Amino acid sequence: MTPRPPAPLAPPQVEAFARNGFVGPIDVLSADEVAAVRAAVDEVVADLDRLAPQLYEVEQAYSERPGEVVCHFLGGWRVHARLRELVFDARIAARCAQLLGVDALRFWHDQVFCKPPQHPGVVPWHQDYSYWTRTAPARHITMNLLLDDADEANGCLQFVPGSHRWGLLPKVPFDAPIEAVRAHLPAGAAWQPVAVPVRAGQATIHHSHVLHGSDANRSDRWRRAVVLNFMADGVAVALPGPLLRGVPELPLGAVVDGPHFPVVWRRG
Ligand SMILES: O=C(O)CCC(=O)C(=O)O
Repeated sequence: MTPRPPAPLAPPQVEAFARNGFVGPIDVLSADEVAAVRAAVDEVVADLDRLAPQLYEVEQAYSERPGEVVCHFLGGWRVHARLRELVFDARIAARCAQLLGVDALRFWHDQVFCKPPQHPGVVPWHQDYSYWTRTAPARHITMNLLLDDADEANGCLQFVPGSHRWGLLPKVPFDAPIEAVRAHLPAGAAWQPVAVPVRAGQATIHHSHVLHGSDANRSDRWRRAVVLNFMADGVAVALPGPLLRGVPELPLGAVVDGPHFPVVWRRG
């Protein structure tokens, strides 16, 4: 944990999150910290085949077609101390707890997305919770923390403001065409995406139901991000089976708990 609690997000940031389903950029890491986390990500990516069994998941489409599909994996916190520190960093957790409106915030899992220069991989428009229905209720939140300056040229994150109020849409495969979810939008839904450029060390925070995605990297720069996913303490197991690969199965209906899902922030 960082020694001093971070300043809470300001009322206009909280209002923007409620209205649009996302907020940012928010300052999180210093330049030195970004360099350390970036080095950690690069180490894991360079050793991905060996580390894969310890991770929750390496995107299968990426393993099969790395020249076409974005590098994406879950569970980096299990293999690298610097990635593990992020999970417990109050600058991340306290802000997510504030926006989720909870007294105790539990870690769900982490993710890494890497787009090398001039890489065609996209992240199709999706809602995070469409991948997480094995846990309920939907009281989850995501921070997307950039390790490189990100803009439209290198495929920064884009959001559809207000789409967190559109209900739950079907799950989209990671290697689907970028616009696949558009076949399932509710009648009258206004498709007006906005790109959110973010500098290295800054983050966006988004609602579990807001539609977001990102385009190819058409630049000569990298675009790497670490994503931290959290949930309210009290979220329970909603489907049979292990919640994540390598994690002991919890009983159906049990509150998600245990060392794989630590409480990372509590109101003091
Ligand atoms: O970084 C990206 O392009 C996608 C990230 C994402 O889907 C997320 O933060 O939930």
